Amino acid sequence: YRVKTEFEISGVGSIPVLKGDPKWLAEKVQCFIAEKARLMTPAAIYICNGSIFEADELLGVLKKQGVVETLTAYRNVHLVRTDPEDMARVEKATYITHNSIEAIVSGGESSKSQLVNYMHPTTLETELDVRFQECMRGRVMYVIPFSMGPVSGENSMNAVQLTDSPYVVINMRMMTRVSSSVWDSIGDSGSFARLIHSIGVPRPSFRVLKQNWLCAVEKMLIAHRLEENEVWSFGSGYGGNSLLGKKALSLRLASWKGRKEGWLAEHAAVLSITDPSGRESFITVHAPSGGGKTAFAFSEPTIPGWKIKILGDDIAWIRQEKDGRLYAMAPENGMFGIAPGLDPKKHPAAMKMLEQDALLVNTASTSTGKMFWRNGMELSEKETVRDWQGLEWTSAVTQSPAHPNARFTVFMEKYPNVHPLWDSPKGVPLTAMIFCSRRDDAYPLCVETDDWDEGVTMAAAIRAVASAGSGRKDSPASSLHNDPMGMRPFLAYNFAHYLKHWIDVGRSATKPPKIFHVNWFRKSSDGKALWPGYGENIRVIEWILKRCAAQNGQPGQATALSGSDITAATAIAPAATDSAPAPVMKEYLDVTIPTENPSCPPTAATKSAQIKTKPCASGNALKVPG
Ligand code: SAT
Ligand code: MN
Repeated sequence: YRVKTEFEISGVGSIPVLKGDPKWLAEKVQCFIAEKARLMTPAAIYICNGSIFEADELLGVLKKQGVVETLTAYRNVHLVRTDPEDMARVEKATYITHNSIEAIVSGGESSKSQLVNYMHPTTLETELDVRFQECMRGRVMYVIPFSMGPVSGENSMNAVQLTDSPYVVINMRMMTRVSSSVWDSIGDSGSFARLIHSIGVPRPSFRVLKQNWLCAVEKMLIAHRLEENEVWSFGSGYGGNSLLGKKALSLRLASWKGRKEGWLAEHAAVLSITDPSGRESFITVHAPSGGGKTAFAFSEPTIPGWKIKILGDDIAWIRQEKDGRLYAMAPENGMFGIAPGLDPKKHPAAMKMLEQDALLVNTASTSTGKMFWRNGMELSEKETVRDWQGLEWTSAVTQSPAHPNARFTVFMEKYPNVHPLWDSPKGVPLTAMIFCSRRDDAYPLCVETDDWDEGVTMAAAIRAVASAGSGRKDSPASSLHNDPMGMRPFLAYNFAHYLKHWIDVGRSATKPPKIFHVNWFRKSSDGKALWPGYGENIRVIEWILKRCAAQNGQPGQATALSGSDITAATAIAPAATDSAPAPVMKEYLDVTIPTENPSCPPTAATKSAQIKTKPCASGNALKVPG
């Protein structure tokens, strides 16, 4: 790097600036950078602009560090293997801090009696001090200006993330709108979320690195200061803990903002469904992580003439527009989906998309420079495989060569079936909201609720098994846990207030969307999947949309579920015995059931971190002038 300029910080002296110039930024942004640089003492500052040149440059840094493998069979596709301890979001390290009783979120889990981890502001101060002081010593502090939603959009949120991970910068560029124009949008008067991330390995480091991946998982902390619009993340480089525009900002901070302003920030895909007559409807699909949102969004309907298009695969901001209806906008710029959830035969368009400009984490790779995770993938005779931990793998090995939470990052616009309104600042009007639980046992395939209040109450009672995305260690059988609205790891404030807010948002809408509940994952008593999932899910969606049309007095209506189905629906509340019969949807069950469960297996247990006193290889060093 060439030093471009210097940034004078009182008490510290001048820090070299490798790119950009802080003096052009609004005073409050300069103050934010200076204050945090004083705390974390980086060797240099790099102000990002989101360009392709920047991405290439930082990819070069990752290559030098030895963390990235270029998959030569494709164009600009790279694979990163992490330290095996740092491969999922960590709920137990995630905290909410609030100055009042508001954020104390109780009820639900029998042993812990808590849905969210709360940390007192004073305790947080101490916890931050022991982690962040001088945590960027010897490293570059990247300053990322970004917007969730289109830059300067009426409902968008501006933010600035600081990080010492070039991997995070490259990912943020795909997942959010990183651009210098965000500085103008913030200007002198606008607000921005302050996001501070560090991998937590100042130099010199005595850590023995695995896969050359820098992290300090034993000290991991992801803390949200709601009132300050601020997030502090330490110790992990994995996406869910470090791409702070995603869950931290667009769900936790945003849902808190939404409560004050009358809207909802939810863990849901936003999809367009077009029927064979050309009638288009917009729906949200709410589900826990690993609940199949992305795989469903990518599926190709098995009934001819139906089409699914994506506006977003993970996050929906839902608000009432001037016409009184509820609209959903998807604030993300990219998708961070579970790679092994994709099957080349079932998701050909999505697989094609991964062949250009994609970033993978913890999949396996082949000797011919391809990505690999087995699920429906074939190997030629000569191809050998290195698994997600870099070890040789053969098809005789039963364990999956990819981590079950292996992910791909891609730009929204690269997906062939992206909806033209994916980038709309306002979003699309909703016809239906679909809540998915992920359960092997008695939850029915599909339940229609009578009205908003009933739909929301049932959504609040969702229970699901843990999936790879959650980083939970429990076995699937014991890990059936409450996951209201599929939002459990993302709830930011008192649950009673959250539930009331949901009820209020729908009650104030002129014509709230109809709410349905589905479970694609039910198994028979001998462990076989009862529903084929994937493209066959369109059968349930067709029925749902017909029910919505029926309510609007439109033609093509479907008949209501029978009385016994309603009994089944009410039997899913946590207090009830889970032994209700499935609803009768005979006309939709006339499909072939595959022998394999379409869902991904739950994650393998994580192991505790390992530190040894040996200097890290100098190959990991970032060359910083001065
Ligand atoms: O790991 S992430 O939180 O980024 C993705 C997910 O769990 O949905
Ligand atoms: Mn998610």
